[in-house]
Amino acid sequence: MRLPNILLTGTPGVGKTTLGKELASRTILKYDNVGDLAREGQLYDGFDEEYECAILDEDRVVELENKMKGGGVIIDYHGCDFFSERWFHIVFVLQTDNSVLYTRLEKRGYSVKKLQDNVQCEIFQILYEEAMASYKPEVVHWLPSNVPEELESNLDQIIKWIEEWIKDNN
Ligand code: DAT
Repeated sequence: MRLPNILLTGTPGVGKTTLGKELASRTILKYDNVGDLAREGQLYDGFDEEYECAILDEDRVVELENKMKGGGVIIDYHGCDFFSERWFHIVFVLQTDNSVLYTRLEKRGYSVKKLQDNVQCEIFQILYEEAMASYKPEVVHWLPSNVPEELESNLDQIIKWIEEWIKDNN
C-alpha cells in the first residue's frame, strides 16, 4: 500500500514532536525525529557554539532518502529547505503566539540569546517563508499550535487528509 510522507516544520517549541508522535500513534504512519536519525546515522557535522545547536550535515541528509522511499514517514524538523521536495506529499508549518512560545522555551532552560533568536524566528515567520520557497505553495499548510484544542483539531484535520490520500493513491 502506498502511504504519504509528511513534514512537520516550525520554530523550536511550536509542538512538532508532540503532534508527530500523536499522529503516529493514531495512524499507520511512523514518526521519525530527524535529530534521532541524525544521531543514529551520524548526520551531524558539529556543534554551533554561538547558537547552541547541532549542525546537521546537509549532504548526509541524503541518507534519509532510503527511509523516505518506503513512504509512510512523519518527519519533524525546524528547517526544511535542504530536504528533497519530492520526499513529501504535504508540509505543515506549526505556529505559536510569541508569548506562549517564550514561556515554552523558557521552561526548556534556553539561554536569553537562544530565546530571543527563536521568538524572532517565529515573529518573522522564517519557517513558513522557507516552506513556501521550498515546496509548491499548495502542499504547504499553516496550523495554529497554542492550546490543546488546537492540537486535537490539527490531528483531526491531518488524519482526514491521510485517509483521503490513501484512498486516492491505492
Ligand atoms: P517542538 O518539537 O516543535 O520543539 P514540542 O512538541 O517539544 O515542540 O512542544 C513544546 C512544548 O509545548 C511541550 O511541552 C508540549 C507543548 N505543546 C505542544 N503543542 C501544544 C499545544 N497545541 N497546546 C499546548 N501545549 C503544546
